[in-house]
Amino acid sequence: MNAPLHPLGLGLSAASPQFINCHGEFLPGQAPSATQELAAGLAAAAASVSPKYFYNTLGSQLFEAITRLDEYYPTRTEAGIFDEAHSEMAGAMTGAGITRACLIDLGAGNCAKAARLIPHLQPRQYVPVDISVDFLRDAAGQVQGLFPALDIVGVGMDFSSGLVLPPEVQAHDRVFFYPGSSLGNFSPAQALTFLQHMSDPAQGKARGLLLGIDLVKDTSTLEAAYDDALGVTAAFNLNLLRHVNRLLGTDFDVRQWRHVALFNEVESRIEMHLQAQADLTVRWPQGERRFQKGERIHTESSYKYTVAGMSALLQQAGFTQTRCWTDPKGWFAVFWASVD
Ligand code: AVJ
Repeated sequence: MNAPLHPLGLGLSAASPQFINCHGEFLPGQAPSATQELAAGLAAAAASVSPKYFYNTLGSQLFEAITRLDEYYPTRTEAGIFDEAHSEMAGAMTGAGITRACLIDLGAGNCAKAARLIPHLQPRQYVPVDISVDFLRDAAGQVQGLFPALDIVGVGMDFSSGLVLPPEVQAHDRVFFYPGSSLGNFSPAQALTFLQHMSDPAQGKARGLLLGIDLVKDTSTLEAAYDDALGVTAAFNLNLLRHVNRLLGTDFDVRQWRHVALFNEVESRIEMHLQAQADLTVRWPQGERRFQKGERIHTESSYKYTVAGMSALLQQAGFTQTRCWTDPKGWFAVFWASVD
């Protein structure tokens, strides 16, 4: 039980929200297991590990610290856009006839963004979804404390290869909330598939999507955001090796690796890598991989869009109406996309 004791020691605690842990429920032909996926990525000629493996509990905490860094502009820029426009956003939803919304928060993390939005949107149900189960369970409990009457269904799951929500999630007036530019972790082709799934009434049952996405800007601003002076992003990237050691049983020595972040202009994406600082061999129960000094493991791509590019992608995915809000510098955009 994570329910905190009442400060007066009375043992009072807020009602815990419903919580559904969908981890380990792999349908046949669906996602490969974490160990298979990790081993395949490490064995590939160009080694890679999916960025979803950043998020063990420490990884979620390090990401939370990243969002407070001077260099990491996306979180506070996006928050500014919401502060300016949340009543217009709520108006767009009621204008589309959405009155009893089920707010599905993808990659909810600490749920802080939704907590600020809920008073304006007044959803009937709030569904935070995240791969980092224990971190999410705590966060959902805190949201329940703020909104004791709200129906909350927390869902611990990896939605990277499909979004099949449990039956406890209300099937009508679904609004997906995908802030923070997390969509940028998908390639544009994967992002299109994911967006199509959400706009498909037979599958995602979404009436609309509130999406936050980071925009293309000068390379030095972008690279500083992913290689901060305090080294928090480096720690976040390196912590992935500890998580993989636990999941796959590898023997990565974190000290032999270095954080690298660069903006790939051709692909319009920030890339994060871990670079071997010496010739070395990584071993795990079913395999091993040699790395030469300087060789890299690709751990994250974070695609940066233009407003026109994202508008086109949303239309292509089947959303018929889009609205967009940006900050004065044009660094970040929030889209409302609906399917009416
Ligand atoms: C959570 C995927 C949006 O790409 O900016 C932050 C993750 N990685 N610093 C991003 C991240 C390094 C973040 N997303």
